[in-house]
Amino acid sequence: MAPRKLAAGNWKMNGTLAALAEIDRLLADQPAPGCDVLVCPPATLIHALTARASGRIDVGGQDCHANASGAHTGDISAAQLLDAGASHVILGHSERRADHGETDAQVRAKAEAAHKAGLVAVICVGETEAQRDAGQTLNLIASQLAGSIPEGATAANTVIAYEPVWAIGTGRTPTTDQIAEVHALMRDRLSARFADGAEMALLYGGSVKPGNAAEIFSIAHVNGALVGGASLKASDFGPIVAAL
Ligand code: G2H
Repeated sequence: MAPRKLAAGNWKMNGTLAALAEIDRLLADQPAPGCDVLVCPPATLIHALTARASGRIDVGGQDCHANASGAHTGDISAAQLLDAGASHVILGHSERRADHGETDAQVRAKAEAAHKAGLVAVICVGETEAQRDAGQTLNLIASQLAGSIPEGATAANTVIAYEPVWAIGTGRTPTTDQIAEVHALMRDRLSARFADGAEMALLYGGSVKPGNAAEIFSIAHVNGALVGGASLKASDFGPIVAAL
């Protein structure tokens, strides 16, 4: 079976209740999308967005704790995300790896917790500009995949997002050859390790916009996108969904 196509929006630390009007616009503009659509707002909006989306788009968190409950002030568990209406959670985004020092082992533990709670883990990997310049990209991605994805991963409970750090929020995107090279490596590694690794959805993320989405989606083993800035407005995210 071919991987499912997924257009995912990562709102990051943007948006209050007023921003949910964009979901109304998105649903009106895209009444029958040809792919799965996921929006990951700040945790404060998950419950309201779930109600607003009325099952037409999936809703996700942007992080979860590796533990199910306990004394972890400010954190949120996978079960709490599920309870609020989420079906997915982004894990190991480069901003979490940079801002909170998250390691592959921690991302893997969080993914295990997400799977245990019944969430789909959207696990992010990606190289910095210095790592790319040093020729380390493929080894680094292989190492992040090996370290961040738990043994229990399947095509049903795991999505992988390749997000080169130097392309995030910068307006710079890799060449199609650069994306293709990394996605081919990811497909190889996942197929070798997991029984249904050939069916895991592989997303590209980093300055995806309406103007470059179609070209990116035409690259082999790119099954969708994880979109940051351009997911905040229906007028940008809608055309990206339509291009997939
Ligand atoms: C990468 C992406 C979303 P942007 O972080 O995960 O953000 O599309 O703004 O580069």
